[in-house]
Amino acid sequence: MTERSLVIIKPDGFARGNTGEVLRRIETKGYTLVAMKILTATREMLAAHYAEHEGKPFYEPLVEFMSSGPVAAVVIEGDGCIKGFRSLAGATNPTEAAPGSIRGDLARDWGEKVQKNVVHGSDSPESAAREIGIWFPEL
Ligand code: IDP
Ligand code: MG
Repeated sequence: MTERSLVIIKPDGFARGNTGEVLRRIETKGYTLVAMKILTATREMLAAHYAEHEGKPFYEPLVEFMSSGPVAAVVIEGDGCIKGFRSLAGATNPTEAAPGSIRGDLARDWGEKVQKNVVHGSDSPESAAREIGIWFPEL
């Protein structure tokens, strides 16, 4: 089985109607959409998803933001898609994200405690497997 990654169009991107644009970039790159759903994440899901960040100053604002409205969760597939999507997404800080990347083109700093940066993408095969288990237990 070829590599899979979990992509999330975060509440900021979903609310601004960026879901189609993000999916377009994924498909244009050549990755396959395997599964997709729209949902509002629970704090429990987000505590599991963001366990590595617990205790950091942006953790509570991050969980609050991520549970503030609907998101689109997507499983994508393709050789190298974990690194490849991280490259499409750009740097975490939207001010530093390169123009041409999703965050560089669609996100900006709003002076808040959490950076609202439109998308999440898994950062390793281990994270991808763990995250897909949280968001798509049926897969
Ligand atoms: P990533 O999404 O690029 O993998 P992570 O370090 O895993 O970045 O952080 C998860 C999310 O937490 C980021 O996408 C961003 O929304 C937020 N975040 C990360 N670092 C900071 C920070 O230093 N200040 C504010 N928000 C942050
Ligand atoms: Mg991360």
